[in-house]
Amino acid sequence: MVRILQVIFAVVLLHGSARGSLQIEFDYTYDTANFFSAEHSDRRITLERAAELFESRILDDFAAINPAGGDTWTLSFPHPSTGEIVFLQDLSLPKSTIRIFVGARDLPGNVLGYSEFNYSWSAATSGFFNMFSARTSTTNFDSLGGSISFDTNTPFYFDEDPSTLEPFFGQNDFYSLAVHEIGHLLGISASVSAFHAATKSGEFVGAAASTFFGGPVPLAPDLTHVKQGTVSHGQESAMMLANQGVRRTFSELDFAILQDIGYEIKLPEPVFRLLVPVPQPDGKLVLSWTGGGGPFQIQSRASMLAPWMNLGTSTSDRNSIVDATAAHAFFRVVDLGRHP
Ligand SMILES: [Ca+2]
Ligand SMILES: [Ca+2]
Ligand SMILES: [Ca+2]
Ligand SMILES: [Zn+2]
Repeated sequence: MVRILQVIFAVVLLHGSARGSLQIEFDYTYDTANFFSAEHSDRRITLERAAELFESRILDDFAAINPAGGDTWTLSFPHPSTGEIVFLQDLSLPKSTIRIFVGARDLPGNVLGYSEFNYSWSAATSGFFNMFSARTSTTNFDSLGGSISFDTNTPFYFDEDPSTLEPFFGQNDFYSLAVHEIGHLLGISASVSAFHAATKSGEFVGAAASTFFGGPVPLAPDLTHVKQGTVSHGQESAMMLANQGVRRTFSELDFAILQDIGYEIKLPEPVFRLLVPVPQPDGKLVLSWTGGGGPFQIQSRASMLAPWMNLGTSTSDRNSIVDATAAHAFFRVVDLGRHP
């Protein structure tokens, strides 16, 4: 046990660009097949890009994990390069840190990636007991990490800049796969009680996801993936099973699922859309729009240079009738909620 801990502390790799408080750290200690070795920096960078997506949207502050005396825990996971179970006792984690051990092996069949974790703990102090109980309850899951194995004989496309999409015919998108596997480690899995507690009759019924989707979210039969073909507000879920040859980033529905299992999720920046009013015979103006998640706030201004002012209160409708006056020469709608 002591020997393993020494190895861990020697090879921890931090990455630099902190966005929120969350830090997803990748640990290459178990990359014994050298999938992420120095000459493959594009692979590590693509993995970091996937982590940054979550770091930029998850606002939770997790307490540091400092085992001592009778406050003890064990993280176990399949060795990412061999599949043999690794037990790490009393790993220390800094505040707001999730540690993911990565590597690659020949995964069976058409499996592209595999993630897993198991936590066991026992507490001597009430502080440690309360902290671990809160992090793994039926209403909240704050990941501590685990391992991800990637398949060694799948042709992957490594995109160091996922903000641009290039064609990658005949390859699988490593960024999409990394996002998917990190999504599992963050708790989108039937084995996580907060996720399982929000699953009923094969559907995910968490409030944020159901509101955004417009009803319960259908799951695949394994109750760990979103059902194949699930699209919400024009975005495919990244948490569907098959991911062949396409880019699927974490969708707003996927973020809503994380919110439902207890993460604090930063909403996307507001979207402003100019509206073209349709005059009515009675002198009123009809405003209407499509898309977005809502709620919506209509704003107006008297001239190009005037400040935008709220017009009435926010609405979940996608249309509104307003008076035609000089104070309302220009109209726009702001999506205040979740929107793709
Ligand atoms: Ca394989
Ligand atoms: Ca790109
Ligand atoms: Ca939380
Ligand atoms: Zn999966």
